[in-house]
Amino acid sequence: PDLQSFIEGLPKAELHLHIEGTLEPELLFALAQRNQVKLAYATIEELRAAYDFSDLQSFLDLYYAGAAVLQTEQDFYEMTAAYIFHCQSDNVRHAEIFFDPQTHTERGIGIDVVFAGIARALREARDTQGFSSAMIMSFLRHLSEEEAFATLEAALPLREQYQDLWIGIGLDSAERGNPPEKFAKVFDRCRQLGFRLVAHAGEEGPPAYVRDALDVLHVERIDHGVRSEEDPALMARLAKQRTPLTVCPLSNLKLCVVNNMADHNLARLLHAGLTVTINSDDPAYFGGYMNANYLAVATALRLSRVDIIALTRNSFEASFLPEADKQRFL
Ligand code: ES4
Ligand code: ZN
Repeated sequence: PDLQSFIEGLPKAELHLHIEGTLEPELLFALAQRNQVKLAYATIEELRAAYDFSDLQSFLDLYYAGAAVLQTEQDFYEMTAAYIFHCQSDNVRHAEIFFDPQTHTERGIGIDVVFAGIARALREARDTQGFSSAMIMSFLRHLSEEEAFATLEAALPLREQYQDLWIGIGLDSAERGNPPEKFAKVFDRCRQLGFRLVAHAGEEGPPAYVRDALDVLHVERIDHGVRSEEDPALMARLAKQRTPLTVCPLSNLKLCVVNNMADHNLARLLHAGLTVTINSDDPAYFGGYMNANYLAVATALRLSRVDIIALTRNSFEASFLPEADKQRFL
């Protein structure tokens, strides 16, 4: 088969996906109208044209502004259902989904509304199509640790009700100047509570943030992690421990972490023995879902089919699925 059909045919897991980053301009405009939210852009085309980013922060500004159209449980449900539809087209069988309650509670939306809408779509897809998923609640690192604790306390009463989905805790948003250490105490608490832990590190931040995410936060996976390559000792450690990196090629290109896809270090990371996975991050903003990310990187880096298979196998190995379920997919 041609490369695209080959990629389409492989079952995949997505491990780095912000559900708020799947809000396409069409749905964003529809929700703005339904909820009477004023937008800074007159048309869908104007909004899409604004998706021209220079760095992480320039993206985050638009991403948080866009999320303001999400108000009701039904809004969160429709956004999540639309993402699941893309998973089906891309042969994504399992997804571990980040959500940022602070983006919504700051605007007066109840945290229960956020959980309920996302979970309803995921449960429906599980029950009607066997789609497997999990939820990872993420703290915004530009806010304080105290605010992260308050979010955790607000969410814990929901834990039993969402125990089939809510398995983990993540850390995202502006990386520079917000090191892992800032969240040491709240991650300790989450670990005591038995959550699986991940954190964004080494996207725009230095390799030291990757090391500290491992040593101080005790995370099991690193989201992005591409700057780990600048530190050979860290590279050796990541390979030895088989610490997964959830790499997002189109995201890295759109946010100018790399200037050309041909310059992306994904193949070097993979060939250095790291457990690299491919993910879509914020597909509505970065120009493609899972298969588009696989195809872009496979083409630009001339990945072999053996490499591509390894990347899809890594996605299940690096997932938080129980071992028996991983085997079922592999
Ligand atoms: C994000 Cl690409 C990226 N990095 C950090 N935080 C994020 N939140 C949503 N997308
Ligand atoms: Zn991300």
